[in-house]
Amino acid sequence: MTNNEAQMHSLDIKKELEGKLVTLRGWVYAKRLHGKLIFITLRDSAGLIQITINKEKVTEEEFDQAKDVTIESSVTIKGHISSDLRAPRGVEVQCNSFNINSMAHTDYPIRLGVGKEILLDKRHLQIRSPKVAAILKIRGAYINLVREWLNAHRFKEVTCPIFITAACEGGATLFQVKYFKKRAFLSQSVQLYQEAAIMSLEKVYSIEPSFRAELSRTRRHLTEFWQVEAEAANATLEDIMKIQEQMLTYACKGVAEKCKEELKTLGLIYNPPKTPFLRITYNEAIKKLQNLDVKITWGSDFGAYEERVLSKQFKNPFFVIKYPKKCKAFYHEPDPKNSDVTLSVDLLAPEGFGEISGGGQRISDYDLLIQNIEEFGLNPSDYEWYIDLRKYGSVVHSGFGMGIERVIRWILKLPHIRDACLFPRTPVRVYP
Ligand code: NSS
Repeated sequence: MTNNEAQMHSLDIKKELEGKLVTLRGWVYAKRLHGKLIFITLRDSAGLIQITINKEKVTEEEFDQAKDVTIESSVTIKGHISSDLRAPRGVEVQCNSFNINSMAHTDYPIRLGVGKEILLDKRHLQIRSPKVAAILKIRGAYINLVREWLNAHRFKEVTCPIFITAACEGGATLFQVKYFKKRAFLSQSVQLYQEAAIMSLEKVYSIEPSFRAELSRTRRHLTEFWQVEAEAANATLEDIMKIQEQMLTYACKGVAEKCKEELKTLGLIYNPPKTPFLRITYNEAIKKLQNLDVKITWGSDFGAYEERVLSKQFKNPFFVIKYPKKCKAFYHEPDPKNSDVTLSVDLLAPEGFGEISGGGQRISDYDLLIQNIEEFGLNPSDYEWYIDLRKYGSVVHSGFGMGIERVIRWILKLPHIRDACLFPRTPVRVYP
């Protein structure tokens, strides 16, 4: 390949480069025959570009190949960039060499009008669609931005085990696996391991999968999802809220700035959230819901319905703090001003989306932790190493876990959480 025929991607093809000889590799997205002209829409990782094949400018064999080429065949084409107002992007490539790398079978199953279930069964092919590709690119960009923010704020990245022996978020949603002659579970959250890590590294984060055997078939539950989890020593409930609002706002602004093309593909005008996020207490949230005629009494946790109603009242993400003890897991520090509630926090996305993160201040006292573990019907011997952390130099500490798919679903206003993953896992789907 010479310098003036460098391989480019569809989005690099611009009017200013008129006349430049380029090589493109991609897949046939669409084809139209027009006498001596064949128009191919070529798809690559960057997007779509029109290729015009003129019978006079390629060999007869190449023209015939282009005529027969099937949708989704992989091809290599060479040609000159040409501005043309009739082309969808005002620019195209006039082909002078056409080569099929692999001819696709003619029964490509993704067509206009096929049902949702078929699309999910054929997810390995559906992800080629420019819209799905745009979502996946934004998800990747979001993860990079979160990492960028956490690294810049002295959080150290750690990776924690996925095979575990004791529940972080309650036994009911544990996936059990056979671990040679023992029994183990899949991680629901890396939190407990991060609590050990902060006694060494002070501020840590992990971007890892979590597993929940939740039979809930909702638009916001997966059985395998990813969390950004962070934990900090010497941090209070208020500190962990500030970290979350800054991190999330930074990442959302970054998406708005860096993913313009992808947002355009999805037809979205995106306005990132603004800091500070409002903080309301659980008690205030209950009153608000009761005023909206929702039948809920103090002490009950919010389900999808309550969160939808509540978050519809807001235009910006907001924190709900100080949930009652029985709504939350065993590790939450009681509020020193009112031991009925905990120093816990959920972050809710507005406009009906609901919870995107959960966290709070952890119990740092040895006796209180053991007492709580017992009160929650758990066995302290299962948590021996975790209790040790309170034995040797315990500190006030807090952390959170933010669900990546929940955030992406909210940013992109996706109808279902499974649209925010490459290959979603739900109670009814582990294939493909
Ligand atoms: O259960 S959480 O509320 N909290 C934890 O796992 C803490 N141990 C995290 C921490 O403090 N390090 O889950 C955290 C978030 C929650 O707000 C959602 O955004 C997401 O994880 N999450 C889920 N996303 C998709 N599907 C399911 N089933 C799901 N469960 C939680």
